[in-house]
Amino acid sequence: MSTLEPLQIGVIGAGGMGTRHVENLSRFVRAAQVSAVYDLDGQRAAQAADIAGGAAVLNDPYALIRSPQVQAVLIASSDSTHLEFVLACLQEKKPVLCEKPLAVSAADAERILQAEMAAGQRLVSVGFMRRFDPQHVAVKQLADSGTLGRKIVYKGVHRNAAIPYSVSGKVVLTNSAGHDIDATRWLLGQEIQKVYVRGIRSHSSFSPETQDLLLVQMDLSGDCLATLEVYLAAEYGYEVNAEIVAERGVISTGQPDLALLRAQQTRGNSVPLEWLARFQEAYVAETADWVDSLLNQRRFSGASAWDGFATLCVTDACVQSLNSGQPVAVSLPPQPAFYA
Ligand code: ISE
Repeated sequence: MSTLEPLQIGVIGAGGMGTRHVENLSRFVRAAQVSAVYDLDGQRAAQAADIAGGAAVLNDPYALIRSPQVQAVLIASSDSTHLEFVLACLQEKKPVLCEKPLAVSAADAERILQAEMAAGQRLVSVGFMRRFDPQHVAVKQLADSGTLGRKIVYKGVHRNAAIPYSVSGKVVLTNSAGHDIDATRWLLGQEIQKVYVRGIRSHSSFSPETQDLLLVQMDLSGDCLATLEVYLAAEYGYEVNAEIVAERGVISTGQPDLALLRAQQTRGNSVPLEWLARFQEAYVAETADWVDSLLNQRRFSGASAWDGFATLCVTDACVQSLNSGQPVAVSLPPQPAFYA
């Protein structure tokens, strides 16, 4: 791809996340231009296309993927649509940044691995944006510096303010906890081998089948342990914390806020309401890195299709553990050389 012209990007899905990507690409990533937008809701697509300064609004996602005006595709549609759209991009040999989860099961994600290997090129990237969050990056740098010795324990906290719908444990695991599973693998540099998951309904007003608060315990390949709290109805705001306990110290993400707020008899830091605000810097860095990697023919610094697949292998084991009440071993095949 030429480094002189901006990379022409087609965006599939113009909900909150897709629209934010369109805004970020248009405002902050000079080397990119959003050339086409698709959404099931044509009006939403048109609004996003406006933000991009008049991108084409297409009413067929596969036409967008095939379009000669689209050199790379960003998928931000609902989770269950990711598989087919990514496969269509691979068929066209077009690079694709797919929002997490890569698919809704490891078996589906494996189809993507097979198709990508058959295409003979690394074309698929996955939007685990915490890998670009300055705080998470700082934690990883310190943990990997070696000064604190071996990593022993990872503790993740992931709280959303409110559930948008009556949520099942499986959806929490696939749609939300995937971030924490990826962060555990990435920050520790180890694979998750065994999981034990318990879930409850946090508010008695929620429908009986809701499981919006999950506690996950994990054993990792390098003798590390991990625990995750994934809580979707925390009410007070949106918060993600990562902590690594090492032999000679403990490293945690600090407060993301720059200002100390004093108001209403309280002194402290404000908490955002949702992820688009909390991770804005990370989303910009992620898309900028993706575009730069394509224009300069280098590897994307974020998650690959293999990472998306490995996360779903853990997710599948978590769903099994939640349903059975038993610890479950993760079945992860050996990593093909293609993904080394
Ligand atoms: C959402 O899709 C995200 O990606 C957020 O980061 C996560 O916190 C939220 O639970 C998901 O629904």
